[in-house]
Formats: sequence, C-alpha cells, structure tokens
Amino acid sequence: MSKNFYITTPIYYPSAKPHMGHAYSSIVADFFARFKKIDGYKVYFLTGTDEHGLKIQRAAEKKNKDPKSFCDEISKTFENLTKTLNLSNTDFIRTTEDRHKKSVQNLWNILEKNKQIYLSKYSGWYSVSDEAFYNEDEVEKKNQSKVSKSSGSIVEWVEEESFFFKLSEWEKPLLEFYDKNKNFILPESRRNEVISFVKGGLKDLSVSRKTFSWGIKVPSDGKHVVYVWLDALTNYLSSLKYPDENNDLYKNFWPADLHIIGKDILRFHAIYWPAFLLAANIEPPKRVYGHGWILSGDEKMSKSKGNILDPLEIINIYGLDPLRYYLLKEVSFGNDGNISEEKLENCINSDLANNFGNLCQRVLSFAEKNCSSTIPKHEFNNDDLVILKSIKDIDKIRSFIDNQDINQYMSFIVDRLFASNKYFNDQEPWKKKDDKLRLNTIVYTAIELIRKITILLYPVMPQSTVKVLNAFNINENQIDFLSLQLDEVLIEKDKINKLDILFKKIDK
Ligand code: ME8
Repeated sequence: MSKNFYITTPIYYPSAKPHMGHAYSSIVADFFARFKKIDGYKVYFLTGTDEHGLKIQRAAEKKNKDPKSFCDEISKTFENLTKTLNLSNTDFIRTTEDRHKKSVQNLWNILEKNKQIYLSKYSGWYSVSDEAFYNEDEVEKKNQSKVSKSSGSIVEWVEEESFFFKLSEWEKPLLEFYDKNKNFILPESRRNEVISFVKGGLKDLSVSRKTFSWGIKVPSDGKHVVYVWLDALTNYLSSLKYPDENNDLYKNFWPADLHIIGKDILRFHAIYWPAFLLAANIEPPKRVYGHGWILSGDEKMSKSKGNILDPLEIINIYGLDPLRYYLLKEVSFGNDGNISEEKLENCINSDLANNFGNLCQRVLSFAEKNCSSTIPKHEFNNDDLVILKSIKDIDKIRSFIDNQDINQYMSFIVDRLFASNKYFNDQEPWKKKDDKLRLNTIVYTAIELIRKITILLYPVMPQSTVKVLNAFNINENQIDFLSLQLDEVLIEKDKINKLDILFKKIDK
C-alpha cells in the first residue's frame, strides 16, 4: 500500500506583502514535506492565499483598487515567494477561485441540511484585523479603543442579521474527540489551552456577514456572504476537489495529516474546523501544530505593526539555505523565536561554514589529492563501523519527525557533524600515506558519513545538499532516507565530482 501524507500551511491574507513569519510557516511545512518524500511517501503539500472578508476589502479600498485586482497583485507575491523559498508545494490555492467557491457552498449546504445553521442576529465585538468575533470578557479598553485581550487588535461593535452555526452543540463531541486523539493539537501547552477554552463553554458562532459583499455568497440567501474563516478553512478540502469525494486526491489525502499554523489561529483550526467537519460528517484532520511567533525585538512581527523583516532581503544577502537552516535550528519549534542578522551570521559561521561546509570541503579535497577523485577501496575496522552505525537508527529519526520535534532532529545532525569532523581528525589519514588501504578506508568512511548527513540535511537545505550529493552522482530524485541504514552505498572507482565552496565564512 502506498503511503500518503497531506500537509498544509495557513493560507495567508494578501493584505500586504509576505514577511518572515509567513516564510517561517512555509519553510517548516516544506521541511516536513521533503522529509516525507525521501521517506517514500506520496506527499500533497498545499499553500495559498485567503482573499475574502472585510480585512481585504478595506485594504483594497485604501489603495483605491477593487478587491479582486488588489488580491491578484499581492497573491502573486506570495506565489513568487513559494519559488524563492524553494517550496515543494503541490498546489497553490486562492479562495477567489471557482473550485473553492463550489467547495465552500457545498459544505454550507450540507451544514444547513444537517440543521447546523440558523438565522438570527449578531450583536457583539468584531476584530477586522483578526477576522474574529469576541465575547465581552475577551476585550478590554486600551487608550481610547476597545481591543482584543489576546491579539491586541482593535475591535468594533457589530449588529446585523447573521446565520449562526450551532457550535454550542459540539462542546462535548469536541472534548471527546480531543480525548480520543491525544495528539490532535500540538504542542501540549496549546492543547491544554484549547481544552480549557472549550470546557469554559462554546457559544454558537456567527458564520455570515451582511453589511459588505466581498465574499462567497450564502447559497440560500445571496444577501449574506460566508464568514471568512468558514470560507478559508475549507481550502484544505477544495484543493483535493471536494465535494467530489470519490476522486483519487480526496480518497488518498483526506483527512490531512498535518496543518502547520501559528498560535494566533489555533482556535479556528482546533475548535471551529473540527466542529464544522464533524457537523458535516467529514473526518477531521489528524493534527494541528500551532508554532510560536517570529519576534522582532520582543514583539510579534506583523504586517499591522509594521516591524517586518523582509525574507527577500535576507535571502539576497545570505542565500536561502542559511535562512532555512537558521529558522529550523535556532527557533525552538512551538515557542517564540528571534531572528537578527547578527544571529544569522553567527549560525552561518559556526554551523554551516565551520561544521558542515568544512567537513565536505576537507574530505573532498583530501580525496582529490590522495584518491584521484574516485571513491576509494575500503575495509572497515571497528572505529569506522561505530561511527557509521551512529547514523543508522531510522526509527528514532522518524520519530523526531512524527512528533514534530524539529530541534531534536537538528541537534542529532549537529552532533553527527561534530563527530564526523572529529573522526577525520582523530584518524589522521594524512599520516597514513604508507598504509594506502587504511587511508582509503578513512576517506570512504568519511564520504559515507557525508552522504548520510547530507540526506538528513536535504529537507532543511535542498539546494546545497543536492550539490553535495551530486558530487557522489546521487540525483535529487534518488535521495532515499532508507539508505541511511546502509554503509556501503558508494561504489569503488566511481568518480567524485568537484564541489564548490558551499558556505563562505562571514568576516565580522
Ligand atoms: O491568519 N511569526 O493569515 P495571515 C510566525 N488567512 N508566524 C507568523 C508570524 C510571525 N510573526 N506572522 C504570521 C491568516 N505568521 C488567515 C489564515 S488558514 C485557513 C487562514 C504565520 O496572513 C503563522 O502561520 O495573518 C500565522 O498563523 C499565519 O502566518 C497568519 O497569516
């Protein structure tokens, strides 16, 4: 049976250009997607833009543009970013596409048919920036305005006719669902937050708006547009051609394995989304991982705060792979993290130039001089076997990935890089010119170590690692995680191709 894996990023609001926070979620998702691919899975990886609602309508008005052409322009910058970040996404969805509209309206009809939706009147607080309704106890007065306690964004009073979803009926089933699916929400601290929120009681949720028109029309009442979160969340189904549940995409990939999101949108994904799906008799996703924020100083980096670090500028200066490496290794996944040019430069020097780059360059240039750039003969001794064995336990490495423990995965790699550099130093092949077989075996072992570590680094830094593997005639589509179990993949007498300097040390 083929193994399938469906992973998503949030679909981003094209209200302004993408920033480092968006790049972070997308890079994290790409990391998991690429790992699963080399572990033999068929991977479906979705990202895109969330284009309806008052937030976008107002952003377009500010620029004197109609919302659709405004979205066309900014959505393109998000789509371009997928290329700049070298994402391996299978699809890029826009919620203004017909395929999505059809899917949302179908889900709405089912909810209506299942008597989950009724017409009433909403009066309460609404944050356009979060596109979220807030209870009285969730807002506070700050300076002259009312703001959401959780996000700090300004709320406005709304009173209008609205369709409601019977969220209150799903309180118990949701708690049962969380109980049965212990890892549905990760990390654990966020799971606890969600559970205590649900235990605090759920009120029915307003799922349509009537005072503006930029959205998908409610099928049974064209004066209403569907609430932007019910619209947006459905993207995860639309891309699989829902409502056609018999097509292969839907059959193979739903329910999604992993929604990668930021902690700001946890409530929508961990409460509303499974409730909508359960109410429509659709199986909920398997896991929602709410990561922390990339901070700028002590504050969340965000479009509305105007304190953004442009990923494109950073990539232009330092290159893409160092940025990917930094975000995956230096940010403690699940918690907030920081990025600055200084920290990035330190990481490039210590980890990439001095550790990984150094190992590759010194072993390959030694092989060029002493083994005529070919894979040498070998006869392992115990030292060689011990170090090769330390990068063999594929079940352990897989479990890092399946628990979304990116930091353990990264420290496993860094440890093995240090150990491999140490092995090469301690074995002193330059002193073995009289014992050619031993010299050759040390080089062979070191090259096998580089092969294994480079495979592990592939999901982190696809461009640089492919260059290294190409030196050993391994192409991108031949990268195979299972081959970590083997110690003698490289074949004697095969040519070793030239490898240019991977990471330049930054003078400070
Ligand atoms: O919320 N640090 O879109 P959005 C880390 N359209 N991640 C960050 C971040 C930061 N400083 N800032 C943003 C929306 N993100 C909805 C989503 S999904 C069905 C609809 C990332 O453009 C993080 O993943 O505001 C966060 O959850 C997402 O971008 C919010 O993007």
